[in-house]
Amino acid sequence: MLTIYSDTHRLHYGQAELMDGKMQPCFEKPSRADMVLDRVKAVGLGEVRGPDEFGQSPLLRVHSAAYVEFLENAWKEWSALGRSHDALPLVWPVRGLRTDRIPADIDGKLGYFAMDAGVPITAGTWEAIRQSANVAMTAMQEVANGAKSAFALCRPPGHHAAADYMGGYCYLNNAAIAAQALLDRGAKKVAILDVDYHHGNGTQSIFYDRADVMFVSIHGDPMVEYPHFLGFADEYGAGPGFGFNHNYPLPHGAAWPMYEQALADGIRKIQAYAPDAVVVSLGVDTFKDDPISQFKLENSDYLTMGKMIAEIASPTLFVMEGGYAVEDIGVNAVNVLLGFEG
Ligand code: Q9C
Ligand code: ZN
Repeated sequence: MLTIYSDTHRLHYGQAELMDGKMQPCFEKPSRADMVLDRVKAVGLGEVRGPDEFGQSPLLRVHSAAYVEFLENAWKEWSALGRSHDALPLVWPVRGLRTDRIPADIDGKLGYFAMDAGVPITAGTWEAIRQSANVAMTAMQEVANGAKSAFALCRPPGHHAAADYMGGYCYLNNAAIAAQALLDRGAKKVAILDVDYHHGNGTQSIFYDRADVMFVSIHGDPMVEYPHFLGFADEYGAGPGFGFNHNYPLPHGAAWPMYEQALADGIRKIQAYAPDAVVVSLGVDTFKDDPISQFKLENSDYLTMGKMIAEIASPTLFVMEGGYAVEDIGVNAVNVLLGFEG
């Protein structure tokens, strides 16, 4: 399987995130991608190639122009105030507040375009997120051109990013951008299978009212887990998209037997949909030792996961999302790919 990877991810390295009431080192750090790349090479998964440049047009197919412009200029506007530490939001337009105007100052914009404080913007963030999307697009192109599969080793991840907000370590929604690009290249139906531990709220919201993208997600129950405000089982889609969204919230402590049932059911839904291509939002924060998650998957479960995904028998693009047990992230992510290849 071809892997697409860019070193540019290193330009995004947030200093700290607010967690359990204190500023802590960011869990979403460059060594995550290094571990995955090392494992890709160690097992000889296949060729590793850099991304092509796709410009802003594929981003604007899923994100608003105002949001993309905000991402591009946020660091400039922040640093112009003499600030040298990471830009972080700290006020949000919740119930009853005005969202019909975009604030003019950077502190207001950060809150307007964010769902949480897990999204530091640094001097290199724009370049890193742009390239992460290019990585997804390049791997997408491979699948569009007839490859059975490809692996986009994206960093930063993307599935919490919606049309016009960032959150949960995510800025541009790489998987959504790639799925839309597959449609734009002739696919009639694309299924997105999100196996990251956290609900892919951004991806769900982007395609919620559409029938040409089915979204299936297995994740920690939002009643007790981030992102808290989306990802419940009764979210089936809206309007023409009704019936094309399927969430499988699972309780803390869920191990493979429970996970496998949800995955098998989700895969049946995707098979019945008969997509022209599948995009897998590949998070491996479902691992038992993940420092911020509560599922109990073992290294070998990821091989089985890949094997089950292969049974969909559709061209498949794997897009890297979360996973914070840095010692195991490479083994687990690549096990899915090896299991898929059989
Ligand atoms: N107590 C991804 O995996 N913070 N993002 C959770 C838990 C945010 C995860 C706090 C986690 C975001 C791509
Ligand atoms: Zn996650």
